Amino acid sequence: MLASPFASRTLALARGREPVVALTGAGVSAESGLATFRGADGLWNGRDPADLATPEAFARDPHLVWRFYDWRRRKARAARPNAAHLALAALERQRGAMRVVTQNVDGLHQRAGSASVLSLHGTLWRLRCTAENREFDDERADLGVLPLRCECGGLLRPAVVWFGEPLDPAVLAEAEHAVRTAALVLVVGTSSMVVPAASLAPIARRAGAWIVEINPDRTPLTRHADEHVTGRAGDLLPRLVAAAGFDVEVA
Ligand code: BJW
Repeated sequence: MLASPFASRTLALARGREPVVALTGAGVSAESGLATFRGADGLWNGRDPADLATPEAFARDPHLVWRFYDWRRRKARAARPNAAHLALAALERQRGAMRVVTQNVDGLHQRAGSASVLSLHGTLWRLRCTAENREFDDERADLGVLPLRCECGGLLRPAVVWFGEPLDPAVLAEAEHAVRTAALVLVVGTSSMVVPAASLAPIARRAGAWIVEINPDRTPLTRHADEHVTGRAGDLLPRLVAAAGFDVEVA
């Protein structure tokens, strides 16, 4: 068996009974074949995906933004939860006292079996009518003619949070409560550049949590974390779960 790359304090907290929070970003789904936002692979048709995730982009060209989200839905539907999603779900099932707070909209944590997911940026699988402000689930594989329209004639949009839009205050308050009361916070696969999500680890740290960042690269959080473990989530999270003494489900 490979030696654990994690500090003994991390393993003791993972083994213990005090609350754990996993704060996740696009990197956790990278090994499922879903592109991250930033970096060399973070391009869609020559565009920066983050430039398409704005209300201004939608107002300018709803057809273009809908093609981006239709593509994302197709990719997410075809993807499978990877070893990182499964390891977090296995940890939650066996240890309890755990929450996943994700910026991802792909639904892969839920499909892996995590029951305690807080989705900060919404989900690909819900739509909102821009005229009536009404939301409903929509898991169709084929959306048909884009941009989508509501029965009322208004434009439909994905129920995700774009730049400049507020997060659901109830979801954000629950996430802040989770990190304030956590003993261990695992920050996995996020560039920690987008607020308010990126403020959650500093909030946790000020409240006394032990912060562990899992990422192949350094981020603005790295120098503030108690431990930075360099590598891929799909390699490292199963090793963390096993080294803490729990069973790991294999992808
Ligand atoms: C791996 C890996 C492997 C790879 N294993 N790791 C100046 C101007 C305008 C706005 C602002 C401004 N300054 C600040 C703002 C606020 C803005 C913001 O933060 N901007 C920054 C860019 C500066 N934030 C907002 O606008 C937020 N709202 C807000 O603040 O509201 C205030 C308000 C209050 C009241 C009224 C009105 C407003 C909203 C932010 C919403 C972000 N939305 C998106 C799209 C969601 C829908 C969708 O998915 O399409 O969320 S943008 C995009 O970024 C997406 C992501 O969730 C988010 C974060 O990205 P993430 O997950 O970190 O991905 P990457 O690609 O950045 O990083 C991946 C990481 O994985 C990398 O580090 C890799 O190394 C790593 N990795 N392989 C482990 N195998």
